[in-house]
Amino acid sequence: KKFNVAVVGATGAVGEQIIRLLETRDFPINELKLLSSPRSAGTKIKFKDKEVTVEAATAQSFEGVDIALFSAGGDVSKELAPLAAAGGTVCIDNTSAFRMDPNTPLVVPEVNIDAIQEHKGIIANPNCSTIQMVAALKPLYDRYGISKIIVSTYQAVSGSGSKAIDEMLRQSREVLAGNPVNPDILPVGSLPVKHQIAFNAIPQIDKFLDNGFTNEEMKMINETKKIMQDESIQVTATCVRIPVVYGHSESVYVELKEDFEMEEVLRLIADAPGIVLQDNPQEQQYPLATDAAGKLETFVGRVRRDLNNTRALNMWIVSDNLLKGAAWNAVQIAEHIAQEQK
Ligand code: 11C
Repeated sequence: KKFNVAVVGATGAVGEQIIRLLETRDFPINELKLLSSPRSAGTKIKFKDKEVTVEAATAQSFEGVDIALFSAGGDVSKELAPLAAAGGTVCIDNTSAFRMDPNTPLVVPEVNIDAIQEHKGIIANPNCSTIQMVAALKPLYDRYGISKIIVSTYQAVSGSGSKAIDEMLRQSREVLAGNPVNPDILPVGSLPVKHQIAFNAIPQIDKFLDNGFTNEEMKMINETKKIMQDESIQVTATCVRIPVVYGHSESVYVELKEDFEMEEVLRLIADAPGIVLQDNPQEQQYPLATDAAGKLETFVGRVRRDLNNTRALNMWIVSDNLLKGAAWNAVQIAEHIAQEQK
């Protein structure tokens, strides 16, 4: 069977990657609809040997659409995904709009693909920094159980969209030329205070909540428990934006519930689906954002037993935030849906 597929947010950083993946994966498409805000409507995008004209997304856009992949911001998803779902479209939503809704499965295929069975028209794609962490920790969770995770992230500017990439590159040139940087976008476009990202590290991704954590940190905490289906895991996170274009890196401390042998831990990680173990300190081999950029896998290295807690590990987890962290995870879910309806 071939499917009518819509990409909502087709001109955005994630939308572009979704379109490229549908093409390279040779997704079984009958008709491809590319949708956007009215501002970007009319843009022409090449798909295989055709040019597709982007249309403004409306409630009527989803008639006859089997699968829609949304990445046009939470407000667009909140407005249009329920309408599309009511009309029979399976919506895979990249925004945070429905992630914590108890009726919406939150899916990382390598971790909880069975959850898609429970969908009621919308399947949520988790936050990028959550996806790569749970994908890497899943084999350890299954074998030993996990009691606690402490994660610090080093996140690429592309997580904040194409404008943040431009801003980081522009500021870098200004600094090198000895000019003022005039921050304009980061850390949060809609807040009045801006900070320099070039040659800097900003310990704020998204807005702060009253508890002192940011939204990004709370996403990592809440989404991890939902995806792992385990509210008992203690998770704490500090999310930091750094001047890298593609690829989020994470320093993760994880306490396991059982004793472990390092050899087995390394084997479990190396054998896990979608995970590449890159861990050879003697050869100075470990995951790097520059190597992970453009790849579909999640890379794990610097795996070592903690010196104080013998049941705990430290590790370094890196993945392309626009691919496994967004577009690829969504397309993987779409491939599962397609497989089921074949
Ligand atoms: C970032 N993680 O790196 C964010 C971007 O909830 O899908 C993704 C926001 C989300 O800024």
